[in-house]
Amino acid sequence: MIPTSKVFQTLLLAVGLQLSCAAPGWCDLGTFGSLGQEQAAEKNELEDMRNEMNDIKSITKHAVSDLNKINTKDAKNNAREFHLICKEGSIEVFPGTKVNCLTYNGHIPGPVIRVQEGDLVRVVVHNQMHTATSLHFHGLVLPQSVDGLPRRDGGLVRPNDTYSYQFVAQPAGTYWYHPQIVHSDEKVQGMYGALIVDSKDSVPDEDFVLILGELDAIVPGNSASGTAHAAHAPAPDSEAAPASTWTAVTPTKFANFTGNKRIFYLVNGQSAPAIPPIEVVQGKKVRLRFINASQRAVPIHLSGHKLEIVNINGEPIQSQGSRDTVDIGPSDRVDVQFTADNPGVWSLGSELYEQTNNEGKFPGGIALVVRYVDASTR
Ligand SMILES: [Cu+2]
Repeated sequence: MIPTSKVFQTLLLAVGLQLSCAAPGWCDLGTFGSLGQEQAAEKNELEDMRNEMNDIKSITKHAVSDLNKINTKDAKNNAREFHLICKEGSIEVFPGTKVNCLTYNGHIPGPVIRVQEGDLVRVVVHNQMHTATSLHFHGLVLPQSVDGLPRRDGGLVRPNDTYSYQFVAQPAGTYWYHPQIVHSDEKVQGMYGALIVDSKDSVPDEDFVLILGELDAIVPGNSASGTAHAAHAPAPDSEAAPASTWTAVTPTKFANFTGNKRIFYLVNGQSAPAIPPIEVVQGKKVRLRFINASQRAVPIHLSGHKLEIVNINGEPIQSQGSRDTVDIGPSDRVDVQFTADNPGVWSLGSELYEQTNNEGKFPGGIALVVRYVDASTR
């Protein structure tokens, strides 16, 4: 049934045309011209609408196909699910010395998220802190909805909220996660972890993940700032017992702080001499995946061996020769490999004095041991 209004409009149009021809005063080209233009404009508008509809249809089709792919994967393999609980914590960087910091699951670094290339991954963030947070998967190229800047309707995790990030892990490589740039004050206080996407075909014999970090720490309430307090400031050479509990702060707060402060350099959340040794078996190919979560470059050297760079920031490196020292810039991921062909006990660490000493005492910071063990003891 045709709606009455439509019939009425059609009738009016017909009448209008008749009138314009019947009355010479109305019958000018202008009237016909504007009517023609109007119809042409309407036609164009319809055409535009049709094109827009086609665009929308195609976008919807792609979105549905993407969703179907994810659903099928989900139904087939189930997503690999990981939970990150953001909370304050206290870590023992070496025996007797603790740093209050921000953590994933109470540790620095957060848990290693290790998956196979092509896996559907779900990372559920639970925020138990007093401030909002977010998550960035450094090195992966993901859709805006998963890894874009945090927004009210996505990616922002307020205190006491939970948020799920879901994506397909590809390509294989070494990545890391930490809060987005807007929450980088949380990253520098300890919130980061490794994300390893394993390749189905190339698996090294031995594979170690080493996250280099730093905590800029102060002893709160121990500030000697301002001339008014100068009389109460501890003498620079005072022999006061070293503080055993520190608090991680942002580099800005650290720079402006005038009290007791120091930088702890870390490997997987610990400083030498507490970093456990890397144990290797003679004849094996050993991969070390370095992720630099600190604020400065770390020149890494392994004694007794040559390091071969196999991947820099996700780009496979085809035989560049071997190196004595590999410089790892802030935020960089560098995979190196060596052949365990020189039995003994060796040092692996930074070449910089300040990164391998704790207030002048060696070993400290980024320094650990690589030692050979019998295959039977593994
Ligand atoms: Cu990053």
